[in-house]
Amino acid sequence: MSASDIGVIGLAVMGQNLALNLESRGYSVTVYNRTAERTEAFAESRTAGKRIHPTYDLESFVASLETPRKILMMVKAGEATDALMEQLLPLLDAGDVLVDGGNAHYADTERRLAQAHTCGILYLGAGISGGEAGALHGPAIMAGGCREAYIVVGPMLEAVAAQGVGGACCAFLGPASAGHYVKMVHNGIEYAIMQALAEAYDLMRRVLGMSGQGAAEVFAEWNRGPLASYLVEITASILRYSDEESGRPLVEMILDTAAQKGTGKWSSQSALDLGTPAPSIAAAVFARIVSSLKGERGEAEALLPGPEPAADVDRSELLDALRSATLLAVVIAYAQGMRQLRDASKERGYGLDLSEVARVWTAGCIIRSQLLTPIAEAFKAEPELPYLLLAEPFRTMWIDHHQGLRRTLARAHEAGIPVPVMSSSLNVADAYRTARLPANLLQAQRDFFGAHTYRRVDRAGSFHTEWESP
Ligand code: 2AM
Repeated sequence: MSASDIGVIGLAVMGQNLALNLESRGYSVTVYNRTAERTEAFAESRTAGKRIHPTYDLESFVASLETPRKILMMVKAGEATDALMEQLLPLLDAGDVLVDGGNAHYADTERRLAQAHTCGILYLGAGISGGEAGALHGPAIMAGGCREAYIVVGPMLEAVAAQGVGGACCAFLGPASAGHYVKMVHNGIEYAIMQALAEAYDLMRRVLGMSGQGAAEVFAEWNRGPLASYLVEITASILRYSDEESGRPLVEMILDTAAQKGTGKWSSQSALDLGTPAPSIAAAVFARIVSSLKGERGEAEALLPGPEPAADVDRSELLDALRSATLLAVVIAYAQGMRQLRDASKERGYGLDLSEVARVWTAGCIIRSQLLTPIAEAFKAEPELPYLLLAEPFRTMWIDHHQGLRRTLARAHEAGIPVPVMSSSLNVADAYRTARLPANLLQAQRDFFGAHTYRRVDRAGSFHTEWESP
């Protein structure tokens, strides 16, 4: 057996599919998994006639690779990655390239980068988005860390990535944890968009009394306009899908508690640390948290009455407003994510090119959409653009659609239907476009109880008032 071009460790579905994808692009691949049964099952079921070589111990795995070795780790994020690196690093030589393709927390990636560096290993933290199908046919890959590592392994990653606007949806985005940070914010945006679509579905269902099929048709129609995107497309497919056992739309038979793996939470935690305004992403994380309180919600429904649903709803008018609301919620989710990346890049020294980030997201990843092309163009024209809504065509979208968002929210609140992402999208946009906010009162309150002082609109300096003096 000649030496393999690349090795993949971790044969859960993403690792298996990336190994198959690499092989389909002409690379020979050695694979290894901690538990031998998984390797055997993969080798037996999916690798016949392919240049994929199973190994059953790390020494053989390492010995089978062409030098400098190129290794893609696809193991569970967290302790598993540390446990693996502990075993793997002593087996490698200086100049070998190690890529973590999992959803690592960016702080872990920086620690591991330093750990690998002390052994002369060239390390990359690469966020990979696209789910199972993306891994097999072409994901989006957001790489960061050691540039020399990308020079060695980048061509392979670009070969397996999706083809989007301007080429492969894979790029070296910056030093340190830039890749995993961008992937984390990608997932934050994904949370917000998914929740906004769920809110639209809830309004169709509960205000308009629409069936799964009817809602599917609306999403399919939206998918032919500016909302065209992977998430809108799969939402239409999901709503159309019928449950064989009950004969009802399968979505109605699914428990209404959403799980999360943590990237949306990390994205919001980092937004708070940075002081960057990303409330819709946080609202989406909190919406999942509230959804998990299934038992309590069931009890509260009987105890806390809401309004009666309105009877006089004009269906086509509300659907029009709802499309506006969904479009703006999606645009504002991207706007917040891009703003977070801009602020993080400054604070953490990533040197991100936001146009390139948006370009990498144009295909392969879960948040791919038609909107990403004008987003990439907006940041190309103005790399320091502070907020996406300020640039065309997004400013015009705001002008054309904010009334629809307002009407949708009014309807939702009147009907007692929660719309946390749509609502926080409007709140953040309204606050951003308001030259004078009531934070003057906050300054006064802080000065009243804590003598924190305040600044005045008419002259420079810090002032304190004895508010209770006569
Ligand atoms: P396993 O099949 O032996 O559990 C996703 O869970 C992938 O991460 C699987 O391939 C899993 O291997 C791997 N994984 C989980 N914990 C690991 C560890 N401590 N060391 C190596 N691989 C691990």
